[in-house]
Amino acid sequence: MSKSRWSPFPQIASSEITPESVWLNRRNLMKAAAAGAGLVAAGEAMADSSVPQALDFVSAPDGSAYKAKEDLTPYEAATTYNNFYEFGTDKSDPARFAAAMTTDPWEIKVGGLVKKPGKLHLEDILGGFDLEERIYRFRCVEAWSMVVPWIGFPLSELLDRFEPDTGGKFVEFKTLYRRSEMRGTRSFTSIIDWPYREGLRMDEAMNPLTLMTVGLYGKTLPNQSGAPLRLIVPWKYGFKNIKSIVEINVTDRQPKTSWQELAPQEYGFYANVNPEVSHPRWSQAYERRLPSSLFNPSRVKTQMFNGYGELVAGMYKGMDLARYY
Ligand SMILES: Nc1nc2c(c(=O)[nH]1)N[C@H]1C(S)=C(S)[C@@H](COP(=O)(O)O)O[C@H]1N2
Ligand SMILES: [Mo]
Repeated sequence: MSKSRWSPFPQIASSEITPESVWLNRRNLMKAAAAGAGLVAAGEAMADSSVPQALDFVSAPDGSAYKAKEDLTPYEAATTYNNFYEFGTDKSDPARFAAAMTTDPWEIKVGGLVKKPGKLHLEDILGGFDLEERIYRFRCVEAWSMVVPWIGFPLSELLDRFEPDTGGKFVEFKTLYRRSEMRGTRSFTSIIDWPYREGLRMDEAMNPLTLMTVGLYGKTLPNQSGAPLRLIVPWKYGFKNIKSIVEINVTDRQPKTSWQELAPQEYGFYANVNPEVSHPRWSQAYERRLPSSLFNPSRVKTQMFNGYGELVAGMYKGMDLARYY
């Protein structure tokens, strides 16, 4: 695979993406850090790249499946109750510890069965695609859920630029694995064989619902939500929605995924939301809509394919969904 900085996108300056003042300020911090202006400056520069920045985007059309008509989960709840095991297994760990992750610069390697393997830089991504806001339901396999205004672009647009071969049947994703910045990966109780990995079948990857996501609530993703780039596949359980992606490969075999490897009898490759197929240890018929509490559990019925059946059920025609869970 090519090691050059070849990129399929016209170079667009970061200054066109973030407000000039913010960008200049960040650059200056970085420069100060690079010049060895002291440990404080370096620390500030890092912290600064984890502060969400405003994004330019268009809203998904009203009345479309891309715009759920439900109450949004408050930003606070969506960004303090998280799963990101690289930073610990407690729901509050990502918000507490993910700021340690450096997300600028960021590089994503795209390869495998494609005609034009290469790399993307964060600037290419923020400047090279039209961003759209999509309001999606999100359902974790642990039976909690939320409704979030994500900002991103269809994964198909990214894949198309690298020209997948006709023999490419699946897409594999990998998360950054950087022990020095990810305290959860250094923990003795860590159970995952890092890096965190996920995968989709090619038709699922190309489905227009499948979103490469760079933001939420009008701004870039905070680190705990998977900055700078994560996958959102709204008809599948939360663990398919891999965070902080650094590698994407087109493959001819079904890729091994982290949760499937860990507990294959509990977590399958497909992981389609399905109220009729229970997890071995709990029912999937209902979910707790965040924010929920003991006194206000906000219990709602779980929908088949998380309510996106009209757009996705056709892909699974004839498949036994109890077997391919
Ligand atoms: N790299 C990585 N991605 C991940 C996870 C993780 O631990 N590591 N957890 C997954 C799980 S189980 C869920 S429910 C969602 C949670 O996304 P959220 O924190 O934005 O709600 O991220 C998914 N993506
Ligand atoms: Mo999850």
